[in-house]
Amino acid sequence: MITKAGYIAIIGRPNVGKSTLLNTILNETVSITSPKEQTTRDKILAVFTNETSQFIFLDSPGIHLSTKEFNKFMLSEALDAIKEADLVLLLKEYSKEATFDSIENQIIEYLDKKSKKSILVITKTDKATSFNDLKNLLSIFQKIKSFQQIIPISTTTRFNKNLFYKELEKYLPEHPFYFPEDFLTDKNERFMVKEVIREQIFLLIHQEIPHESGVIVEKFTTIKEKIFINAIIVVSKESQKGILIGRGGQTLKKIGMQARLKLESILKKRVELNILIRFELNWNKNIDKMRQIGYNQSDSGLLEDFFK
Ligand SMILES: Nc1nc2c(ncn2[C@@H]2O[C@H](COP(=O)(O)OP(=O)(O)O)[C@@H](O)[C@H]2O)c(=O)[nH]1
Ligand SMILES: [Mg+2]
Repeated sequence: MITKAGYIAIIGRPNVGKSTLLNTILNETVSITSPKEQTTRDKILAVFTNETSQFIFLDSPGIHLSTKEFNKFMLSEALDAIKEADLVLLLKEYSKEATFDSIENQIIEYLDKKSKKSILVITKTDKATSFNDLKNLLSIFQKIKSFQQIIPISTTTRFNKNLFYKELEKYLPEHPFYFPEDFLTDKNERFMVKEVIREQIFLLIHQEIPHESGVIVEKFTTIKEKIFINAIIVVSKESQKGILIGRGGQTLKKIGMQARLKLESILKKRVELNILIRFELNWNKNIDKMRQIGYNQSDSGLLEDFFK
C-alpha cells in the first residue's frame, strides 16, 4: 500500500488560533490556549494518522519581531518548524482588511525563498458579519501567488475536520509513516503539567505576569493510580509573587485547583498537585536562567538566515 506522510508547520501571528486549531483537529489537548498573546512558547509536535496518511503537525509560538531574548527564542522555534515542514499553514485571523503586516510579509518571502508549499488559513471566520465580506477577502488573497490554496475556517462553528484533512493530504509526499500509528505527541506528561499550569496563569492573571513566569515540574510520581506532582512557578519580579498567591492564598489555590482538574482529564488519573512560587530576578532576560527553566534556543543560525 502506498502511504503519505509529512510535516505540517502551523505558523502565524500571536493569537490567531494556532493551538486551538491543533487541539480541534486532534480531538485532544496537546497545546494550551488563551485569549492572551504568546501563550505557546515551544514547538510542539503532534500526529494524526488515518488508514493512508500521517499528518505530523508542528505548533509554534506566534511570529513577531523583537530583539528581546525570550522573543528571539520564540521566533527561532517558529523558523525551526518551517525548516522541517513539507507544508506550511500560515494562519491569519479574519478581518475586513486583506493586508499582511511586515512580519507576515517577511515570512511569506521566506517561504518563497525556501520553496515551501503553503496554505493560507483564514481563522475565526465566525467573526465575519456577512458571507459577502468573507468572499471579498478571499478573492483578494487568491491573487497572491505564494499559496497553494486558501482555506477559511472557524473552530467555534461547524468545522469540518474530514474536509480539512482531505485538503492537507493533497500536499503530503508519498512516504512511509514516521511514527507508530497511535503516536500522539513528542511532549511527555511532565511537559503537559507545566503547560496546563501556565495556561491557568494566562487565564487567571492579568498584566505581564503570564509572560514573565515559567514553571518547573520537580516531582511527577505515580503511586497506585494516583499521580503526585510538585511544581514551582518561577517569577521574574519580587512583587509578582504576592499577586500570584493572592489574598489569603486564593489565587494560587484557584490556579492549582483548575490545573488539577484539567490534568486529571488529560492524564485520566487522579492527581495531587502542590505548587510553590519562587522569585528569580529577570530569569527571562538571561539565557542561562532560561535554559535552567527549560527554554533552550537551538542555535542553528536560523535567525541570521531569516533576517539576511
Ligand atoms: N471566535 C473565535 N475564536 C477563536 C477561534 N479559534 C481560536 N479562538 C480564540 O482565539 C484565542 C487564541 O487562540 P490560540 O489557539 O491560543 O492562539 P495562538 O496564539 O495562535 O495559538 C483563544 O481565546 C481562542 O479561544 C475561532 O475559530 N473563532
Ligand atoms: Mg498557541
